[in-house]
Amino acid sequence: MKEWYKEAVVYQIYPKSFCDTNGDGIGDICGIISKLDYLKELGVNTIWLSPCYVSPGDDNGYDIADYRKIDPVYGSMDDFKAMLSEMKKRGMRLLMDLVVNHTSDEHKWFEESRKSKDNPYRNYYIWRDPVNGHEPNEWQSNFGGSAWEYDKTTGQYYLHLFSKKQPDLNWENPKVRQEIVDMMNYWLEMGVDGFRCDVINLISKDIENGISGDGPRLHEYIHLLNREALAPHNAMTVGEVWGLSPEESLMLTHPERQELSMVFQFEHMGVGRTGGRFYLGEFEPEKYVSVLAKWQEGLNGKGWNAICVENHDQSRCINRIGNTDKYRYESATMIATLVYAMQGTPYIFQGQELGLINPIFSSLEECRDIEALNAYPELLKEFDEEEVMRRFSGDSRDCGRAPIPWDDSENGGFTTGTPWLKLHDRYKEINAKADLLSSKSVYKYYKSLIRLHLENKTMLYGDFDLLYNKDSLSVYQRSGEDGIYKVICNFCDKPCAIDFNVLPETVILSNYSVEEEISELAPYQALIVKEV
Ligand code: ISL
Ligand code: CA
Repeated sequence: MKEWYKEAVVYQIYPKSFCDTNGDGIGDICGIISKLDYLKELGVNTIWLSPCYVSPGDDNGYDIADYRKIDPVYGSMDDFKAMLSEMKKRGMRLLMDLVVNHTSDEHKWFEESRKSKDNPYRNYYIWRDPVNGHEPNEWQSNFGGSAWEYDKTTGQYYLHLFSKKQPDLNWENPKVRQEIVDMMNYWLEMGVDGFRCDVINLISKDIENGISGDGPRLHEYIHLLNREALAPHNAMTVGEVWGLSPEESLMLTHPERQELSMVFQFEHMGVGRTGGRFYLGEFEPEKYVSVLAKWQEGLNGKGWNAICVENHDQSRCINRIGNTDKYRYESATMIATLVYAMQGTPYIFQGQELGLINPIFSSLEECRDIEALNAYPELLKEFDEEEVMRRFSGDSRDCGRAPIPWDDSENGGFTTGTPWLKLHDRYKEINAKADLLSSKSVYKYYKSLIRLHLENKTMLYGDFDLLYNKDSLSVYQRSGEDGIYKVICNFCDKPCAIDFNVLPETVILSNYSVEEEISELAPYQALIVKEV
């Protein structure tokens, strides 16, 4: 069935790092407004805005203290409304970040909840008695340490699957569910078009039976949000879920179930990790492509994929998958071709369209992310300082969060003040202005790719078939209403032979100019070829 979300091309803005207009070193809403023409020109039609609600910022806004207010550091509600109307003027839609597994401990619900056991808000959160003077169970927080924090006022522990400043909401409480529904309607009625739903599969738990996520009432809760808020507004949703199979993801997204529009899967982003975060090994292109292919095949005709390369929790793809020196343009555009010529709704993380690279962190003082800060003492038990910083420079969440360099001026023109987090080290050379002036512009390539995606029915809706995937070469086919296309990618910095010839007149898009018949791909070459 046709749905608007299937023809969305989404651009993720991480507001803190996008564009600062008042010199406090932090991106803001006026900064976003100032770049809407840049985004319109790129061709994206939907913006996902990471949290900009009132927050003490323990997890950069994923710890919300007031769901209905804009944090003054980003601007006022008037600024927000102006941004929304400027987006609408340009035919763009807006997705807000919905962070409802937890709030900030500075949310008024939690401030009330912790006061006493009989406070009306007590049951908004998850409180348990100590067991033999200890935590109720062994659960660990995603950011390290116990997931339980003792609160001496009432002598109980509260649950926090993330930082201790992010207490988990108790979805078993119908009042909590109603508050969330009302809050979603508040934004939808203001004109927001949908939500990216943070760790949405964690909202249902069964603590007594050791279940910390994907709990027994998950589908019931999400269906409720759909019925009471999303469906009446024809809103789009993308769920952030970790570790699901395509079959499980269909349970959340099959249209008949009326839950979510689509989910992000992160399986391909884990390819090459030898352990959890900070344990990167050799990247394996064959595995990467086969994971993506599994999701293409698993959802085709039944569900709908969100296709993405990076986000604010990941490092830059060209550092991991591509080549940041000699073939930065080629590898950035090859990865884009591989992923965005597949079936699904594309999500582009800010800066990806410029082929941005990771910063190099040389001391802990340069790092900001709570996950890295918490992991630091643990990693030091295993590695020396230099090795820990090398791991942070390759795999910390700060990598993708580095501010965007807009030009080659001081701090890349991101701010006139001191940026809250350092920019990548080569911003004098790699920035938006330089990219747009270059004959090898990543932005312009993305623009062509997005246009092709939106204008070609095969690209939008066609079937996917993996034809070849070995070592560094992958070939897949899209077939549909507008013909048959082959997408051919070389993941390697050396030429790679193919056992068929490509005629220049059949090439729809490539990151190299193709002037004569070829039987070999150049380093990191990508081709979209029309079958004749
Ligand atoms: O990146 C991770 C840690 O290595 C993931 O576990 C990440 O925390 C997980 O994907 C959940 O992410 C989302 O919720 C978090 C927030 O910190 C992330 O920024 C957000 O994307 C808690 O709200
Ligand atoms: Ca600012």
